[in-house]
Amino acid sequence: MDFLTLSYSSNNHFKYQQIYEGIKENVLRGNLRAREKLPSKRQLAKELNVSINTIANAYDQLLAEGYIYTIERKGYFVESGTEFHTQGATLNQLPADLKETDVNKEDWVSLSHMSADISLFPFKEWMKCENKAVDNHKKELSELGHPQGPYKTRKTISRMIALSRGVVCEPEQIVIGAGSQLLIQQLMSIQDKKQIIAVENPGYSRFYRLLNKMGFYVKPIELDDKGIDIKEVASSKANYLFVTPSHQFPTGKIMPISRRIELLNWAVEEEGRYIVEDDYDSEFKYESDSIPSLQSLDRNQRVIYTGTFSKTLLPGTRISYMVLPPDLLREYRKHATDIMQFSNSLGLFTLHYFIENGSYSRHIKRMNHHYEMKRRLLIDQLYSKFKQEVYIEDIPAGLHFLARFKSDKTYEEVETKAKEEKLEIYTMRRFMLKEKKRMNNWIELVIGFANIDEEEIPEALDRLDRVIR
Ligand code: 76U
Repeated sequence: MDFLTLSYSSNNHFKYQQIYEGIKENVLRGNLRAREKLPSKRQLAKELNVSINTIANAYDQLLAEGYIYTIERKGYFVESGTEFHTQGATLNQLPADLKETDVNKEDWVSLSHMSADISLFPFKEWMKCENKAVDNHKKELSELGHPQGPYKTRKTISRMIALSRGVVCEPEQIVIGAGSQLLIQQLMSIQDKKQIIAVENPGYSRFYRLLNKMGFYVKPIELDDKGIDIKEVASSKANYLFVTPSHQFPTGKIMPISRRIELLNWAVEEEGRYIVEDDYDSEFKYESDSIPSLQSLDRNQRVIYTGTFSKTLLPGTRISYMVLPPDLLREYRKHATDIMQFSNSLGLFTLHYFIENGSYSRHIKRMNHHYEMKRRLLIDQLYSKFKQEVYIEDIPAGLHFLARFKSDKTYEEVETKAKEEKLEIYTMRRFMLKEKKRMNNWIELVIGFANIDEEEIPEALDRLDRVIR
């Protein structure tokens, strides 16, 4: 057998394995055809200069796994049906375009809106709570959790959002999951796909794309100075509306109470209308008190409230939740047997203790001071560097703001140059759900300040300067 060449080794076990592997590979590739006779043990032993025993071991293994069969006094033959049909020699090779390259982000600076500041995260407290979760919840951890998340954690969250956002709900109405997108996917998967969904433009492109892919007709609606244009919503024939009233994503505008009430009134005009209130960063308000959430103002149970711990803890914890009004909860429960809880229960019990013992609210309070300090610093430095060439939507909330810069470059050029400069930053292009004409000589960037150190700001702005010029 010419294809069998053994690499030299005194180890008999190794040789038997090489022979077994060699024959197996050639059967699978079709080089050894069905019913083809293999050399006798003696013959092959001689050819390869190994003991008959070594060949016997290899043949036995091939027999046991069904690659070959034996006929008494005639010898060994290749089994039929063991040949794979492959196109070219691509056996188990990942094509080059799918290979992941290890991106070294060490010398990058980030003005991304997607991160949180890890430097002040109270890991010690978190670990203490995790230990407590292990000590107290062995039984629950040994089982698949409730599809909506542990009752204990839902109860804690419901108390917390009642206090912080006035959200009126029972723990039964809360569904916890690994990300807002997955929760929205779960909720919308049980809805009739013929419905029309109105979303903010500019807005959250992940929800937009998800809903589109799910087969809904999604209508991006322009904003006016109070937020989503209510007249356009009314004429859109939509019965679902996705909004970010606390801090419009990404423009940062805070929706005044009058528009909130208009939206709620729109919702009750017809049966089956719902508003998804995406309250993704309302915990960060630096000057004013928050305006009450839509959910807290709603008297007709038409609001689905969603919240996340991505901004207040860390995006990597992947803990988010939604609050379903009773009618939708009933629908959801009908499908509950098909739904699995996709969060890590240990994380959810940990979170329960972390909120219960006050660590969570202490952390938020601290981060509010810290983020506001960084936000001010960044805005001041932007103004002093870019002067008349920058305009900033200075709204004291959240972890990002919108800024306009004088530049003749296209968004594509800015994005390419940002990569070259190793500056992580996102342009308005990411949030434009419909092609929009850009303002002459101005470009809009969404600037996040959570993940940049104070000392890094001048360097980031130097890079930004080169990016937009
Ligand atoms: C989330 C908006 C508008 C929800 C957000 C975010 O999955 O719970 C932004 C981007 O962490 P999750 O999502 C919460 N609604 O901006 C948080 N930001 C996104 C997730 F990090 C990414 O893709 O532009």
